[in-house]
Amino acid sequence: ILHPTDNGERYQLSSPTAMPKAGGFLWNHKMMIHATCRGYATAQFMQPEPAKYSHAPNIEAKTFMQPEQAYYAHHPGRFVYIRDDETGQVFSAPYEPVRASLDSFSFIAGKHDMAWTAEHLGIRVVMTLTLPSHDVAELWTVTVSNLSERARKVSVYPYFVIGYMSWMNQSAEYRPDLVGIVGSCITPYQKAADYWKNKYLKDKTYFLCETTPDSWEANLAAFEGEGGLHSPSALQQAELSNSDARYETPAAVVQYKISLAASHSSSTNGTTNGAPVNGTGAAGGDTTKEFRFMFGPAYDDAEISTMKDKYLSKAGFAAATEEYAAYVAQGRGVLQMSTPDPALDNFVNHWLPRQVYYHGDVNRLSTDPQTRNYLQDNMGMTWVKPSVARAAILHALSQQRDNGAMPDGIILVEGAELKYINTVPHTDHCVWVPVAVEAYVVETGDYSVLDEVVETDNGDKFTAFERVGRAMDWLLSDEARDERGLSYIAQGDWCDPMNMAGIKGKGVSGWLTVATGYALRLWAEVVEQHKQGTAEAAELVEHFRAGARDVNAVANKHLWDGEWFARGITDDNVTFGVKDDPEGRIWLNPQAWAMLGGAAAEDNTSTSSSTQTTAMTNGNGSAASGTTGKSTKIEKMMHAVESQLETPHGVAMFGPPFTGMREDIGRVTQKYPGNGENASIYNHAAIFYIHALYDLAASASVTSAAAQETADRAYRLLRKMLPGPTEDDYLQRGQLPVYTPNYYRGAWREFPRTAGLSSQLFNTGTVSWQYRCFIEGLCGLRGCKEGLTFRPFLPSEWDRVDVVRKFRGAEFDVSIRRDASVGAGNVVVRDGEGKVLEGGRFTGIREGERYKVEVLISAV
Ligand code: CEZ
Repeated sequence: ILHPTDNGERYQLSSPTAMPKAGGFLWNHKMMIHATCRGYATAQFMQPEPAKYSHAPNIEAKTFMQPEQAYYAHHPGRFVYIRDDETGQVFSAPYEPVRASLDSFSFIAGKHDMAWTAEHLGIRVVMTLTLPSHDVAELWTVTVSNLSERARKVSVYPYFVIGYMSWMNQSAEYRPDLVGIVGSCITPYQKAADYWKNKYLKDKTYFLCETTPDSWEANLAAFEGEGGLHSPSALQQAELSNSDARYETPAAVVQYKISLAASHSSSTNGTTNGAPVNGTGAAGGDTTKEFRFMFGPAYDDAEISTMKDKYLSKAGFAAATEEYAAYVAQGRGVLQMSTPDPALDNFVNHWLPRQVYYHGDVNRLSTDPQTRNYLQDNMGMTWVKPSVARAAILHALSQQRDNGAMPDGIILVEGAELKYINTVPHTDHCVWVPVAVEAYVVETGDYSVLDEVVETDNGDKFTAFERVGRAMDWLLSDEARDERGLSYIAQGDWCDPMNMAGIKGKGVSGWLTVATGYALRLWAEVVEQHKQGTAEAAELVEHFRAGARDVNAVANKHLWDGEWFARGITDDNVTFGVKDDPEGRIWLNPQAWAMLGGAAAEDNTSTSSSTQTTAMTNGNGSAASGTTGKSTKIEKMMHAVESQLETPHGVAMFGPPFTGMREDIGRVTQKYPGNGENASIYNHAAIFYIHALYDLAASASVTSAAAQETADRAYRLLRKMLPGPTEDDYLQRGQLPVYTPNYYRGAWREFPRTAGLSSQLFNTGTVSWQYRCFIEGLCGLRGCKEGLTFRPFLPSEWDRVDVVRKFRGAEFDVSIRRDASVGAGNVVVRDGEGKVLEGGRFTGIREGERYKVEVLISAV
């Protein structure tokens, strides 16, 4: 039912019912459309706040995109009804709203297009969608073909949802001058001041036809009649009634009455891959008719005409398609891998960087993204369009507060304000600054970003370097930490709905405490590299490392529960996420970040400062220094995670799920068990842990056997983040392997029927880390100031991987092989001439060059 096509460029699903919510998405810098296999669609565009032009039939709440979105007959969608004019039989493509049982169906998600094919009554309908690269509009091609061996007369009725536009003013009519239906409205408001804000909104929705239709319906009720969308009354008449909508719910429906010549053979004509099918029938005449439509928002008629002239023709569509394909191709990323797992390769080579690019390109269609989302989404751009990552880092820093704290959201356009979740105080935003900066400088070598002078609105000027330091000092300050040295949680940390642990101003976050350790560790590493050898560097590095030692010691003193780290301590001094908790007993984030930050490396007996820092380099395998032997705490934590949180669909964010409100923790406990942050396989949390495992495997503190075991653990979880490759798994997840969702349902023990189900929500901080885990973790191709390092971590069952890695303008052909001659844990790196590279690092990289590198690792 599901397979890749076009060399992995597209994915094809051949059932409309097996995975009813499965779909894909397209975007450009101004808009996004998410469409399902059955024809429902949710489109948004920026003006500059997100807005819609295809609406639900009643007033919709404005929220972030919802997981597991429910669909219903009147949900916005794009459909084509077909009527056999000789028998009166009707079906609709792609499947909704009629839901006739089709003879053949396919939905194809492409990187820059989507296509649906439905065959029934001897007629094939192919609908394809692409977008312009710089305008807001949907470009639709619909082809209708006769598959039968006799001539046919059919009516073709595209039905595009305009929906309930406004309670103040809405209408729609057919416009012969524009050849299409135009809906008009006034965006509702009540405050006079909003008039000025709304004045130039695009309050028109147009549906334009390249070919003049025979009849139309602009009024939803007139179309539906008593039959409803499953069997619209209007389809029982020879022609549509040419209605209009006068403060009635608009719709865009048109009719084409066409004759199709008999096909030569009912089985061989055309293709089902979404490409237009053109053909001439046995007795001459066309077996196929092709139509083009445009659907989108506009300010006025003039704009509609301009859009029509620009795009609505065969040549216009062809040019736009090519341009849009090139636009999406800019998100190709830096890694092409060939492993023993082709389904995984397909995802990593084609789809993962695309999703990273989407995040960095449109910032989740928000004008005030949460600071942590903005920084992580743009961290991902480091591997896709590094100039965007650089600009975003500086932009975020330009909104730093006087005291060094980072705000809850980053304003992206003038006049935007912090809204929704960004009005709830969270305490973790500073952590993400060095996380993004470190990833960026290590990949690009561009430490000059740190010398940029960044001015805030209140006029103070600091270099980016100083600003990151100030953010770190804020994390260490009394404002951020209590008398014990633990980090306050206020009304949330990374976990938005953990909103009541610190509502009285006292509760602390266990995760944020250990995450502070990681932020300081990373920043110390960057400082050391940037200011190499200077006295200033030594002093600063020691300052931040001392801070890390301090928070790690505090975490060990107050949060270590014997087998793992606690999630936090409430306002009333109750430690939670501990072994005595029947629900929410063990949380993933504190474990992952305690590993990353070093808190976990302290041994059991020690609660004072540790000397962990040398063991934390994510180095090149030949690092000689560092402690040896395993950390008991890490082993215990990994064991606890494995036994309590691992499921067939990945690792849960915590367990067991909450079944009722804990007023001293907050709204996370009220979510449905296994959904969202309440103990789902929340992929963002899972990827932190996977990243921590790769980081641990690369650290000098573990033995080679432990490193391999850790890498196997990382890979096992990383692979589960992708649906498939078995059909059962696809069906259970209900999602195509073309993106990573923000969660899969958890509560595997409690609710096995729904466990694993995808949220279908492709907005997630997961992807930048996930891409990074493939590049730097699995393939082990990580930058350093001077060049590229090689420390792959293949799963035990693999003995080879070939990689093409783009790096600093050059291209590396890397062949990674297990080799019996290589000692356990060693890595031998040879250049194109077979010369062994000193320290396993490739330096002196020249832009535009192509290098060959051979990496030999030990056999298992
Ligand atoms: O939003 C995400 C946030 O965008 O939740 C993450 C957080 O780190 C991200 O910054 C973890 O809480 O308010 C809610 O309950 C929602 O569940 C959001 O927290 C959540 C949604 O997944 C957004 O799509």
